[in-house]
Amino acid sequence: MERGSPKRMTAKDRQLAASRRPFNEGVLTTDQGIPVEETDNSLRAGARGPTLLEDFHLREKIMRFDHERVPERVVHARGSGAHGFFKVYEPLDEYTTADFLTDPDAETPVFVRFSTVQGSRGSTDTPRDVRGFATKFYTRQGNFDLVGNNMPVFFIQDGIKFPDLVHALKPEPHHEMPQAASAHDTFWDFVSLQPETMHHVMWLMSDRALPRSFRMMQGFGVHTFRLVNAHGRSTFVKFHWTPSLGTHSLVFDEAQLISGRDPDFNRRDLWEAIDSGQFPSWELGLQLIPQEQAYQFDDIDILDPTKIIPEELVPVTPVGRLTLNRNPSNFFAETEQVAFCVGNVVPGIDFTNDPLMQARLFSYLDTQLTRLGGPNFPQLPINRPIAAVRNHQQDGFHQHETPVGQANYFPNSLGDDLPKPAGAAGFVHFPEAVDGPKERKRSETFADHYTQATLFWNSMSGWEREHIISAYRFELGKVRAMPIRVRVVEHLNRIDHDLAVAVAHGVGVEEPVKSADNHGRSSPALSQANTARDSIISRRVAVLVADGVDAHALAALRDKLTERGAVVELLAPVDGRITTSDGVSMDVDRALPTMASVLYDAVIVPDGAPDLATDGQAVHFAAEAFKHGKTVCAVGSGLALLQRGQIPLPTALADPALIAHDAWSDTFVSELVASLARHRNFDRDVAAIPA
Ligand code: HDE
Repeated sequence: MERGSPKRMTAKDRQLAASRRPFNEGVLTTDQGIPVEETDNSLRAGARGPTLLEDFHLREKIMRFDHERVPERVVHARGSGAHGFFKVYEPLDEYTTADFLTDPDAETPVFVRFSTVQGSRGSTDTPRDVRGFATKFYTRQGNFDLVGNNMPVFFIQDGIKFPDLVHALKPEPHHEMPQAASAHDTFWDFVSLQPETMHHVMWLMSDRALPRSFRMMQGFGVHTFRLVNAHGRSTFVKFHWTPSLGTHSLVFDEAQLISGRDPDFNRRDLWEAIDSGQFPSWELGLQLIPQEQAYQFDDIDILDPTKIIPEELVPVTPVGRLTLNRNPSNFFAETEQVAFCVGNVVPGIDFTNDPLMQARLFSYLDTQLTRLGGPNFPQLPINRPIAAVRNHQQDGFHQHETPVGQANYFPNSLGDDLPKPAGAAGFVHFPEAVDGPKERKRSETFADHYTQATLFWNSMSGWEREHIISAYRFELGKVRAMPIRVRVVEHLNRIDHDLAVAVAHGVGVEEPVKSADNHGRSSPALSQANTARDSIISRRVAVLVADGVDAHALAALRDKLTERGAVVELLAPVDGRITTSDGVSMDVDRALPTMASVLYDAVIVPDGAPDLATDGQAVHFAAEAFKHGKTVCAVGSGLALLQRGQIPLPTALADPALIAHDAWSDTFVSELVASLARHRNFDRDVAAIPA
């Protein structure tokens, strides 16, 4: 995360500025520019008479309102976007001719949209779900869209299964339930009958499906792409985004509670971070595989999107940085109308024969026709490239340009034969030799659906495994049809016997008989236990306060935490002001009843306000934070509150995220900072905590 660096104007910002119109300026007019006399009363035949049809202002205003909605995206409907820029570290011309990857001086403008998949546009931010991570690079050679997810594999191998997958995942057709959830019969029915989903479903049951923040999740291009250099040499590539803040997740109970307390949790987090100058950033990394080495992996076909190439086999080379530094000016105009198309590639980047990717090349262009109402969607300000657009495409709904001239075809002599194709300087498709019979057939090299699901399971730390088991138990526990639960357990038994047994016990399925040996291989890079844990930037700390709190300690604590980039809020039983230990009146930030522990990363109960220990909401707040593995701190009289919440004090337990002292000390802040940076203590035994 870049902190407080100045907002820079990119070429795209300048272009977008031309389409902005301030809401609050001048005289109110109709869409025709006619000044409006007043807008509170329709034109009537007498004050109590009928409304007149000739009231063009009323008709236009209501007509415009009636048509404000466009269809939401069929998947990834709920999203949040931001502007920023990308810079490559070193020229990558050994691999590609793509201008934005070869010029370290170029700051390429980007627009990124993060999303959930299952829920509608108005659904919650924190369901158990895959997150979209789509980046539009406005390069000097035209737009490149990297439309990825926060998980490196996908459910299915062939795009022809996508409608089946999405129908099964979405709310069921007869009653349109459940919203923003995969825990229902149709999804698990499909999964249990389609074993290629096994690897991806492991990711979905892991903490990856519950990002603490969009700023704390990885992104992946998923498919193997192709880079092509000036000599026509092709290198296969997988794209990785790594967040500078580390990859961190919520716990499922917390995520469910957040859905009620603040359904905009991730959206607000992104907005507020950028608004306060704490610009999120990701490093772009590439896994590069020379064309000749594409077949080097025993059990991985690089065209199979249900497989990763473990980083231990092909390292991820860091090549550049993405920084998001500007919030959208208008949600609809930008975040809703942005149209990502997998087919948008620039010279030097090309596709592969991954059958999932091939289907996407059709879908993303096609879907915009319905969603954005016609073929001129690339002219919408957010979609316009910064590169010049010159062609003979014309007309259609919502044409915004006025092409001038006589010759709208090629070749022509009436317009100097322009615009001319660029030849070798244009996009030249990689001349891959292809030959084969037409057939509906999947390659044998796509047949293994379990090895990498086992690899993922083996790579998890103890707490990650526990979370995965609970997730399967929760999801299958919501499935009504017992045969579906049984089939899923049978698949799990092929991934790992212990996993299958643990899940079976939780969902009333008979323990399966061991049918396969675990191969024992792992990939440490897959575990969130190994992510970056060195920053508290934008971490949210709640300090529970009431009359009598120790003023000096509080001020010092606040200064030290905000200095390091944390957001500190004082929460009191009622809003307004409190009187501190030295008699000074101090503003509180929030009333306790309007917030909840799930909206913070840590809670502090300072000395001097013993009455808090008898406030049920305050006690619950701390106990719930403890239950979710968060940093919980108490000093002096604050310790009584922890005891009321049945939180075992440190004397009884070695817990680095439970910081309790009789008095303020120098080590308090350093312990607190270290604990916040570690994110959570998921090894904490919280089964007995009642929250
Ligand atoms: Fe998508 N996907 N998808 N998808 N997808 C869409 O495009 C589709 C797939 C992804 O923020 C839609 O403009 C098919 C993989 C993201 O606007 C639609 C297949 C990955 C977004 C569509 C896939 C993704 C979408 C809906 C299988 C990760 C949101 C609206 C062949 C690599 C982009 C739209 C945004 C959106 C189709 C599979 C990621 C219908 C047919 C794999 C991040 O075109």
